[in-house]
Amino acid sequence: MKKNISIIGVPMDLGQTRRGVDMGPSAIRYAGVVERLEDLNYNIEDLGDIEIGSREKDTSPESNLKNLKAVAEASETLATKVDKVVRNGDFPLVLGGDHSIAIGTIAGLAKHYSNMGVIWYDAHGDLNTGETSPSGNIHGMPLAVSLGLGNPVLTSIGGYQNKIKPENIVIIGARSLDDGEKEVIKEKGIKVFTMHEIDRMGMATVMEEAISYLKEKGTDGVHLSLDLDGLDPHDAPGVGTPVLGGISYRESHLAMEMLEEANILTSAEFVEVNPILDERNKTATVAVALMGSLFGEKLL
Ligand code: EXY
Ligand code: MN
Ligand code: MN
Ligand code: MN
Repeated sequence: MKKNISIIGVPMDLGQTRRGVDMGPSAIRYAGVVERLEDLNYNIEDLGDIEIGSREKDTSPESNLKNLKAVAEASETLATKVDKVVRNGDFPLVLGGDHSIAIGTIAGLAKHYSNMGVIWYDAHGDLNTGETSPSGNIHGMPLAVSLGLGNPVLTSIGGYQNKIKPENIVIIGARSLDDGEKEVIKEKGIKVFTMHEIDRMGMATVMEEAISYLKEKGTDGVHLSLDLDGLDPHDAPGVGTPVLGGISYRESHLAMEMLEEANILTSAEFVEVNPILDERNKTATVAVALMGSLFGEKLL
């Protein structure tokens, strides 16, 4: 893995309706992300937070997507920042904010790769479009958008469409999928390790298979999009859409350690940390501990 990490904070809460997730980047910084990664001998450049617009009073008549304009604007800003980090040869580490930020992160990344892989660590599929979404919340849509599905205002962020290919995606930890999302998964043949597979096979086998799968696809870069709600709410209570029966803290450490050993990651983002819903900054602390493992921290 590269030795220079550039941190970008994205205090975005417009992709959903619960307040507080805009404070995620601060909470993660207070949990010591910079110091933790510096201790692992990385050069860390904290680029600060990008600017986020205001919550929109009314949903526009053309679409049921909430805060569409402000989310799109922030996504463009983020895409430009991420693009610059990659052009500098540094490793982008993006801190959310709700998961709608992945639209901008991936838009900034994907133009640098002809065959980028994505690991989507999440209780949810985030594969909704305006037509299938039960909520109109854009944080339930970023993976669909990155596949070129959904509102063109979002799919055209970064000035190009179809950022990633369905066969280059691996979803890990899914346990709350809407009917429309299940259809997309089947139709597009997206690889999913639900909690059922994690329980049956164990996290070690799941990660071995996920890593081999992405290597076999010939991916030339892999982005980790880690939604803290992929973890069990017992271990990560500070999230807006918790779902029981999730991945444990230990299993998540193992997953991060195996990604580090495989040396395939070229970027990462940690999202959905909501300090208002948290217990003594536990979820941000968990996020930073997982980053430690992801970047090579060893127990002995
Ligand atoms: N599938 C539901 C929706 O689209 O509204 C819930 C989505 C939650 C998305 C979280 C962040 O991963
Ligand atoms: Mn998500
Ligand atoms: Mn989620
Ligand atoms: Mn560890």
